[in-house]
Amino acid sequence: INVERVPNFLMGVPFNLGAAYTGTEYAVDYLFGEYPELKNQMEVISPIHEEEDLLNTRTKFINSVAATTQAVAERVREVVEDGYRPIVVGGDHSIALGSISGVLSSKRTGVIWIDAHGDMNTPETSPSGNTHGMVLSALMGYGDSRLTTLNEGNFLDPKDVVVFGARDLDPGELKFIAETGVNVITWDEVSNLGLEAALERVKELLKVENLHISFDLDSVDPEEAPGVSVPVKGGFKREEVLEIFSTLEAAYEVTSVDIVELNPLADREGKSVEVVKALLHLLEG
Ligand code: HAR
Ligand code: MN
Ligand code: MN
Ligand code: MN
Repeated sequence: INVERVPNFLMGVPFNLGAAYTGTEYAVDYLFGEYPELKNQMEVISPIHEEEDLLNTRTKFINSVAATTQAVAERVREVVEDGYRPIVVGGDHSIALGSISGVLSSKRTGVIWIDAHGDMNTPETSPSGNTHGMVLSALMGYGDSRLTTLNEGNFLDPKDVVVFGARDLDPGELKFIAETGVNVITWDEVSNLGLEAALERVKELLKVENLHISFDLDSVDPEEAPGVSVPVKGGFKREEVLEIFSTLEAAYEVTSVDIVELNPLADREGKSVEVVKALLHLLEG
């Protein structure tokens, strides 16, 4: 644990228009209900709802996604300039477009994208038209210009990205990975290597000082944490998630974090919110 680390700045973004599912817009209230002290410690960024072309099924709610992520990006930029470490809790994964763009405007950062999914579709390849599945490609400069202009040309270098734990990649995403050279360590590979060796591999691949952790709760086994919009069989155990975070905190300057896709409507027995609480606790160090 790095004792010199800058203080955390907690932000909540109760947004769901990057996904086709209801639920994540209640995540921040749900978290406050389960964890009342947090109310005084977390700033809530209100989603911005814009007029949409509802016949557009390729990039659903894209105007609202662009406006909301822009607001997140601006706030994250300010918070970083003020010397804090932004921890952004959501909300569907589209909000990471804001957090990562905000960070990239002041420094180079590597990204570990811990997710059952790849989130590297483009409007052309997306099977759903949901923008939370297009975020990582947009950060690298691919996709609709309303999403790619957000980071002011500070695109993520595919070499600075590792997707970790993916177990549901679409055909267009596999093609994207082959063409761009994004590093991917799938869930199967983690299982075969063992978690410790897989994390060693991350360190070999990501030769960066600063690291952004974008953590999608659907990376966790839905049997242990079902409170997400798009569950996929398999995934990390709760203890493994904590091990991943501690290892990354020790190996890198973790300068920003997302914890996304908490869906209270699916969170039977409050197991997913427990994972969020445990992570916030760990990040407090
Ligand atoms: N790959 C699918 C799509 O593009 C599903 C994406 C689901 N994404 C998330 N975030 N839940 O990772 O539509
Ligand atoms: Mn995701
Ligand atoms: Mn996911
Ligand atoms: Mn799929």
